[in-house]
Amino acid sequence: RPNSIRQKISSGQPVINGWLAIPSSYSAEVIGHQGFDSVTVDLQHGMIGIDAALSMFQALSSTPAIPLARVPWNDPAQIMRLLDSGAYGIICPMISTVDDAASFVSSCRYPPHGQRSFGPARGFLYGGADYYPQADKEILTLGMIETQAGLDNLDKILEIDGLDGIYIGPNDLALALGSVPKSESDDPVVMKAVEHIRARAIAHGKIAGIFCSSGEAAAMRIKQGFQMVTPGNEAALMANAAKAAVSTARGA
Ligand code: 3PY
Ligand code: MG
Repeated sequence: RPNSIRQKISSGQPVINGWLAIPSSYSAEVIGHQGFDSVTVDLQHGMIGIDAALSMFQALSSTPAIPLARVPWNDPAQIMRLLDSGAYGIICPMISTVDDAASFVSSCRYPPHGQRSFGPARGFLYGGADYYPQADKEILTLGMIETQAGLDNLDKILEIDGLDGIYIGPNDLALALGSVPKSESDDPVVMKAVEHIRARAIAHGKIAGIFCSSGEAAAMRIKQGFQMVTPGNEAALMANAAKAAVSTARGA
């Protein structure tokens, strides 16, 4: 099955990515039906383990959204398990060095391109009977740039073959730059770093993505030239909608 995220990006259309923090196949199914191009199951800061992730990928399979996972760390075992569970791309936190990026990409690719172990399980069910040998070119690898070292080594990281793009973690990036964690920081130092990362990714022909806190923020990032955005996670979207409904009901 072709990864439609690649086609969208190459035809110049922005990718709107959903984000799941609640360990529920029902939430995943509901979000997957809302028009997102892709939906990321977040095993780093989401309250989600591998067992819940499996049922969430199954739910996402019943929707048009491409299933992605953010892994808790750059750990080959975790990355390979999530790919076997049917993730069609991995977002990996805290990519700080060339070695981090090379190891991450290697975990996602079969030999001779990488060290991924063979046993695709749900890969076949989601990707199809030709999962192997298509997987290496369909599975998306996005490294998160959100540390000072990641910023310092950015150009060398972007040179890694097989790394499809970067995803900015604006909260960790702000912390790394001595600022307060915020998705849309107005600290000029953070704003400059965000723009620098975006511009270098594009210059290297790689995908420039970023986490955002709302639809408005995501639209602003697209205007800035980001190709892949996340308009908040489902827990925040639900909380905001619930709060607004309560307030409307009270006539406030
Ligand atoms: C960050 O902002 O640091 C993220 O990783 C987004 O989830
Ligand atoms: Mg982060």
